[in-house]
Amino acid sequence: FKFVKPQVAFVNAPFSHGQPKRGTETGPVQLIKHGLAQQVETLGLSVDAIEDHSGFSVLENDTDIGKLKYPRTVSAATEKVYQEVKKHAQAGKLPVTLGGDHSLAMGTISGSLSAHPELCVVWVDAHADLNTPETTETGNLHGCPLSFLLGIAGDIPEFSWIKSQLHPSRLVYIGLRDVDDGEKRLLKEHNITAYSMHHVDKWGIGRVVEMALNDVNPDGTRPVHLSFDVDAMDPSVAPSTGTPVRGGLTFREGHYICEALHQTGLLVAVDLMEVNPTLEDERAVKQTVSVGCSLVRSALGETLL
Ligand code: EXY
Ligand code: MN
Ligand code: MN
Ligand code: MN
Repeated sequence: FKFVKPQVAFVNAPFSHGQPKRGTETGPVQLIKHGLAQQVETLGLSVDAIEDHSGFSVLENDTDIGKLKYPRTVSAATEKVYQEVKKHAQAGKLPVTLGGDHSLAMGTISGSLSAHPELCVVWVDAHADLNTPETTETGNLHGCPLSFLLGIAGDIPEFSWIKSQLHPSRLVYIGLRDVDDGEKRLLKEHNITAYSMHHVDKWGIGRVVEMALNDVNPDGTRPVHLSFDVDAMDPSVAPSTGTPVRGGLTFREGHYICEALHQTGLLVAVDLMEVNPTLEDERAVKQTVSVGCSLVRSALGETLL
């Protein structure tokens, strides 16, 4: 499996109800306004027409299910993204999903799995996003997408559209530094490989990416889905995001991950999530949007030389 010069299809996902702070729904339009589509064309890639996606509205009477907040609204939005990503991936395109909060990865990764069952996932984040409906302390679904994708969330009929399951051995994290106790237990229980900021400090980003890829894709044959939460970056680099955690990836470390994944020739989908252009001042917003765009460009082949 090798992707040479894929056609890129942006999936705009203006959605924020997987968490309590409004504003991430304006992420996609700000990234596009910053020129992301043209920048990607400059890399020599063709870009699919960007459609205006509806289907992200808040449903009425969406009462909590257990602790989960806006469950039906999140389910509808993520299923919509699933259909979009699936359509593009099955057509041989490379979907780049612009969030929106990270609950949307339920949709993006399900979509990728439907076209690429052998898929592995590199999840770059300050957080593990692994809570189950039982372990979540906040009820915010952006802290839970991976439990649904791994099939450990239990049976919630509202999310029964999630069919494919990701095997825990096909998931690796980079950048973690704010993991709940329940999530730490789940990581151990399911033997999931995770490189925290401690490991980045210890081994450097080069070795961490090498080890991460070797863990989930030892033969280099599996397609790779990159799910990048902008809060993986240090807040000094990407301040405008809802759950910033200090001690994150430097500008170069974040870009290195994207460049190295591009170099594998195996990337089949990219998510850029949790950009919130309504948080912090104008300068911070511009900085965050600009970093978001350059991370995507690096994943799509922009080089320094
Ligand atoms: N672990 C916390 C929770 O479950 O609410 C915080 C999750 C933040 C998730 C951000 C998007 O990556
Ligand atoms: Mn589309
Ligand atoms: Mn996340
Ligand atoms: Mn996060």
